[in-house]
Amino acid sequence: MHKSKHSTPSPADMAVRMTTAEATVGALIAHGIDTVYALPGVHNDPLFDALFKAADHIRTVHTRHEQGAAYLALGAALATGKPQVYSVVPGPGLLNSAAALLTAYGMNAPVLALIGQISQSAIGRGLGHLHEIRDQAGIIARLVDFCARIRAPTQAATRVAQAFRAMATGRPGPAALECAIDVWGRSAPASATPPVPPLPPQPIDEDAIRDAARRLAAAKRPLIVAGGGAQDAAAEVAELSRLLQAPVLAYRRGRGVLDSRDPLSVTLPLGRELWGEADVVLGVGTRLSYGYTQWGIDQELAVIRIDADPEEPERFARPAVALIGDAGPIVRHLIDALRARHRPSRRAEMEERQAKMRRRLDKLAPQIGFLDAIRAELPEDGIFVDEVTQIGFAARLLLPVYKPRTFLSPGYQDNLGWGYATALGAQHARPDVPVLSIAGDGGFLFTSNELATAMHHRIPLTAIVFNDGAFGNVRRIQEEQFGNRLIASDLANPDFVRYAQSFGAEAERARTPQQLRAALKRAFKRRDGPTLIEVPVPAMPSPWEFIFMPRVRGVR
Ligand SMILES: Cc1ncc(C[n+]2csc(CCOP(=O)(O)OP(=O)(O)O)c2C)c(N)n1
Ligand SMILES: [Mg+2]
Repeated sequence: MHKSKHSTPSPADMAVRMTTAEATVGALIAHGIDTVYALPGVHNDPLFDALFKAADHIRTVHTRHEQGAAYLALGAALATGKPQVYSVVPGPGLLNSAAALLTAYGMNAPVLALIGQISQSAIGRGLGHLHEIRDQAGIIARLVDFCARIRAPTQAATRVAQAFRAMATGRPGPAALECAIDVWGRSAPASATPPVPPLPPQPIDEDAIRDAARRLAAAKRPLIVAGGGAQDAAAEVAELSRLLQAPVLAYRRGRGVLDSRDPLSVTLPLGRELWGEADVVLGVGTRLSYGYTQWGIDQELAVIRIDADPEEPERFARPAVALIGDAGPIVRHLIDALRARHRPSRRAEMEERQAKMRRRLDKLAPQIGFLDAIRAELPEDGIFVDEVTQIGFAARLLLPVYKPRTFLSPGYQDNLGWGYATALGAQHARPDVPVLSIAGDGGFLFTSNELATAMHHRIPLTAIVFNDGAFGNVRRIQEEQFGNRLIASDLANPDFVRYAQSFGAEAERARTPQQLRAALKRAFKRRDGPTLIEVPVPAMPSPWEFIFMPRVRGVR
């Protein structure tokens, strides 16, 4: 564009001499990033120096293990719905963070990894450089949808913008940028390129909308299934549910899309019954994996899918209608296209069925007692972070959830040990609400070293460890299915209260739901540092009959 010599150049036109690291940090800030979760090392020293200089705009939260850095970023992304960034050294640093990156992929979470590299000219030569790993770019490429290497200061802003665009386009998910040890500190005149906006959303297929609306309007027993992709479409899903008097099934990632106090809001076991009766199922941002893989499908059931990923709807089977794009606007179009027709309220029926199912679930009594205590103290918008533990399994079925993004559950990876560090990231990103991490004694020690991070950065996370002295889930399977031949499932534990106190955290033991309630009340009031509550528990009744259930329709 021609400019007269008196016009003020826009920031984008101004090439200022800066390092690759400075240009990268500038670009992160331009994309709204206010925190980098990180663990430093020589490969990334200029990046940390750039973060030091930009400390007024961007905080650096350093952790005690790279998995912690990546899980904190994941927790922050899940709690806010916004992209988050972590940085680690190459080789072992990358691999230490890999389980979290894998989980971010499985949960479609926008997490950007900034990963160091050996010197540019040595990459691929096998010279045995510090932290060298064969084909790092190839390994990263298997973990994320977008990755690139920043090769010069002038490339930094563009690469960062491409990564942000990739994280926000289509199915969201993680991205990664590598940068070599000798490139971060290299300087050149570089422009502070403004952020590239995400690609415009794909237009909504109005023919498909009409087809879907017609099928939903004609449905006698419609069922909506909400997954993680529905978290930002809660208002629209609730309105559609009310219009159609359609129950909304959500199990883990979709919890909180429809408030649990609505009698149309159901979890797995009742959801399966409704799946068996349904004539139309609308899946919103969900793989529908329980329905397809366990409960069965037949000619009488028409499936409508809404998904951000164009490849997703046909993975199990071709649906009757596929709508590709953001759930919110698509459900809004559906509502507009539905010819409003009064449907008799299903409230009484659903309340009765909920009560009946609840009586069956009452056999999970010890879990329910503790969950009731948690729900009584955790505010409506407080965030519950699930783990692969007995209380977690029960929470997925039974904990009432009131708001979107307040129930964080690790998706199909279901990776033990994600909880404490992920919850810490959620609490760091949402200091305005209490976050509660729950874990078993097995899972907690995977990332409990990050108690040091919670202390250092004064993150007021509350965590409960349910201590049964075992990988309880594994032990119960060995008891029930392997003739009680117990192996590798008993645990020697620290005294968790003294362990947490040794970091400087507040800690106490609660033995009953009443004691837990009182302890939580104290913990949620404390806003200047972490709290740990240990709850000693016996072996608990199995939840699996409510999770893996026989088919209700169709034949294989
Ligand atoms: C990364 C990972 N490793 C192993 C497992 C297998 N696993 C599932 S539950 C479990 C035991 C959990 O023990 P604990 O955290 O104490 O919970 P509990 O069942 O005792 O309540 C294990 C080892 C897993 N899910 N993820
Ligand atoms: Mg245990």
